[in-house]
Amino acid sequence: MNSSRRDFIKISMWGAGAAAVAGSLYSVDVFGGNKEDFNYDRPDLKRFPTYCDVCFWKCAGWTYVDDKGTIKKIIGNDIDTHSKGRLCTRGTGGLGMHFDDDRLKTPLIRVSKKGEKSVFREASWEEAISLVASKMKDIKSKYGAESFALLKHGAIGSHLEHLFSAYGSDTVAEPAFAQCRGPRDEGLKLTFGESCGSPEATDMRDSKCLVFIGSHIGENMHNSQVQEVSEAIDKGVTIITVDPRLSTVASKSKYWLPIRPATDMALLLAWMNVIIFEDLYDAAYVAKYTTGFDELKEHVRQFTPEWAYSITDLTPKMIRDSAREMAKAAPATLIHPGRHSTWYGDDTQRTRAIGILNALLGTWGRRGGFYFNEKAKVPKYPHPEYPEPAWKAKDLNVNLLFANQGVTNEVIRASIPGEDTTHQVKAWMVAGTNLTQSVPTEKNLMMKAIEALEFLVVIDIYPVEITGYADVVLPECSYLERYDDLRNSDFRTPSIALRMPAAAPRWESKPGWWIGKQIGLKLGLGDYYKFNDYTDILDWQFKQMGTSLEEMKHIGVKNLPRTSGPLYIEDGAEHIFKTDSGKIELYSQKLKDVGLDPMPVYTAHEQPPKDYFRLNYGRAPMHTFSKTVNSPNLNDLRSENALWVNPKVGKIWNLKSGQPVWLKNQDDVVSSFPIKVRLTERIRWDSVYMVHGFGQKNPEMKRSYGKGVNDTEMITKLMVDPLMGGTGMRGNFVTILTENPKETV
Ligand SMILES: Nc1nc2c(c(=O)[nH]1)N[C@H]1C(S)=C(S)[C@@H](COP(=O)(O)OP(=O)(O)OC[C@H]3O[C@@H](n4cnc5c(=O)[nH]c(N)nc54)[C@H](O)[C@@H]3O)O[C@H]1N2
Ligand SMILES: Nc1nc2c(c(=O)[nH]1)N[C@H]1C(S)=C(S)[C@@H](COP(=O)(O)OP(=O)(O)OC[C@H]3O[C@@H](n4cnc5c(=O)[nH]c(N)nc54)[C@H](O)[C@@H]3O)O[C@H]1N2
Ligand code: SF4
Ligand SMILES: [Mo]
Repeated sequence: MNSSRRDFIKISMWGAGAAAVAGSLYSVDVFGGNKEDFNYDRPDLKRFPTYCDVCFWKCAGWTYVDDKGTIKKIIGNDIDTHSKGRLCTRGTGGLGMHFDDDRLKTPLIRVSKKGEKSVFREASWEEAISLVASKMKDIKSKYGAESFALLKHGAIGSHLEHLFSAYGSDTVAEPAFAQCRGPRDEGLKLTFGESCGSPEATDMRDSKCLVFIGSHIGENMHNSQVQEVSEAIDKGVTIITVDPRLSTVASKSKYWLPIRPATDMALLLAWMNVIIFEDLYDAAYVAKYTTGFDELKEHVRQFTPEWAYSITDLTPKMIRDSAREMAKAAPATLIHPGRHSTWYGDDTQRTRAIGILNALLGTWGRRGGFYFNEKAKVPKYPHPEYPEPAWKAKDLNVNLLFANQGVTNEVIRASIPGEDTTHQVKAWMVAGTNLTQSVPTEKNLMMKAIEALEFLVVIDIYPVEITGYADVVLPECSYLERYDDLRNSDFRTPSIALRMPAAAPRWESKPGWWIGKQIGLKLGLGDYYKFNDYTDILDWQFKQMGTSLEEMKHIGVKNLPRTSGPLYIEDGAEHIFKTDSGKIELYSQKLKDVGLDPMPVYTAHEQPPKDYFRLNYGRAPMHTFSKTVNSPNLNDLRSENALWVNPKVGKIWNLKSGQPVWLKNQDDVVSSFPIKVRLTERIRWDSVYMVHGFGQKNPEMKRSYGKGVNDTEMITKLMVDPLMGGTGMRGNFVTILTENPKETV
């Protein structure tokens, strides 16, 4: 057994608690750990390449299928950089998404009227697709194609973007921007001219000091990232974690900084102060590659650790010691920029502060810091030019000068008559995103928008909550049952990977590319669909790249050589950053020119009122958002979330671990379901914590219905980022109700 495997198990166990689950519903072992306990040479087995779709790390693997066509096992592909031969718990348990009998089985058409209890009837694909196409034509002729919005996430996105571009709409948005990475990506772009991408170009395996601010790796289970932290731990890395909660990675840290929530900016400024005024910064790097150092120095002069102490609850000694520790290891220090960064509304600026700290320590473009990633150049399958839409999703982002793509919340607002918006949206196609769970809104805007729509079509694999509001529901087949676009992501070296079916689509479900094509054909867009099967496109692309579909079926992944130059800036070499100045912008003239703060500033955010706690949320290692909570194997591992409460609070409120409670937020919204208390010292007294994704509302999701609380329900106040529209979600406060509030009504 090689050491990286053992380490990965170790690190996965931090959160999962158990390596394998007895009595799983299907004969697959849920954790990839016992890769060896399976006889891969059985003559009845065939293997098919895929890349995992349980989260967006897209780890390449192999599915093993027996001679009855039953999928028996999925494992990582050894030559793959994303998985390094191992899938995480979710990836291994991903087979549950194939086997789950609660899945959508046929197209559905609504028979009840709007506002009435939803009733659907089964329909043929022919009827359902014809209805969708006729509505698309109708919306286009009445309001223009742009009024039909696509809200999507995941693999199906590219297939439907092609359809929408051909149809004439660029009104496209996804929760990965304004609910997730948007502030981080825009903040890094403003500072370095580019973001760290996904998978993040963080060189953690060679880091000597790792700093995690929120970012809860180990619960956030992005595969190679977790393996690299594990490698770094084996090599003696110093970890510093800033988190109001003792996260898994905080428990592995030399320094855990249990910061008062919402005050990170003060810590970041104080760290800059120490690093600059104790001369701990990389003077040569700063002189050569950055601009605005003198302004920054003046700016942070006042932000001493003593100043930050009263704001953050972190002692000046702790702030100084941790800053020195970072400097000691630099440039092999990585201050991780996080991923889910929509916290308190000043998130683009907070990421800029993280970027600036990295720049002071000279970590961008350095071993153990950030490397320069690269992806393959994949030729586009030929099609006619797309028509130019009269307006684009970005045109809805008035005043959001740094929102470089569609913002879900702006599309939602544009769908409500009477809202102040530049254009009106009249219909949605929602695919691969359970909107009511993934996009919190204020003042019930989500429901108002859904009610105002003339048409809503949802494409999903499950009867999740959003399908209940649809006029038409289309069942996609699971990722194990389909071809998809080839995988091409940024990494240290470029690679491509193939996803092909290991089994036939179950029931009447169909692949996303097929659904897109059928709608396209009905719309008269046949010129954009000059292929029979998706394999035509894949084979054509692979052949342009020196391989073929046939070869890819045998290797799954093809690693390609780098062509963009070295991974790091070579010692003292010239390097032009992709910013206006060609340098790392510690001071941003671009922000100054539009009247925004050129350097990050601290703003105090509201703290919870008496008897209320800040609602804090995060990830569980065995689940991805809401998309896995009904999956048999993963539901076995955890079927509901718990409410982390500090024991001091528990004592005052007379709470016991395991006791069900209901939550009420600052806007008097009460949770639909109860959640069980978990008393733990690992959370500050001023916050409560839960894992996102639970509290499913559709009873057809039999394993997950009514289990736990949906954090999105409790998030009715947003702190919107003025730069890019990110919806900061962490300014919500809840109080605890020990009696079922519904019984007293
Ligand atoms: N298992 C699993 N892994 C996943 C995912 C999944 O669904 N499941 N999702 C993936 C995706 S898309 C994303 S975006 C990432 C998200 O994962 P991360 O980017 O790591 O998320 P963070 O927002 O950093 O969040 C959670 C941590 O922030 C802490 N926190 C809360 N408030 C504050 C605060 O004010 N200050 C500080 N310093 N910390 C605070 C919480 O206690 C928690 O430990 O995870 C990815 N990985
Ligand atoms: N309150 C709150 N909101 C959040 C977050 C949070 O932590 N708390 N996290 C934010 C972050 S970081 C992100 S990235 C987003 C994630 O947001 P989403 O990606 O929307 O997450 P899910 O809610 O899991 O919705 C995924 C949907 O895809 C469906 N699905 C699964 N597989 C397939 C498939 O193969 N085909 C199709 N068509 N559908 C499929 C699932 O059934 C589910 O309905 O949420 C954001 N919103
Ligand atoms: S990190 Fe896990 S869930 Fe995500 S793609 Fe990789 S194996 Fe799948
Ligand atoms: Mo995310």
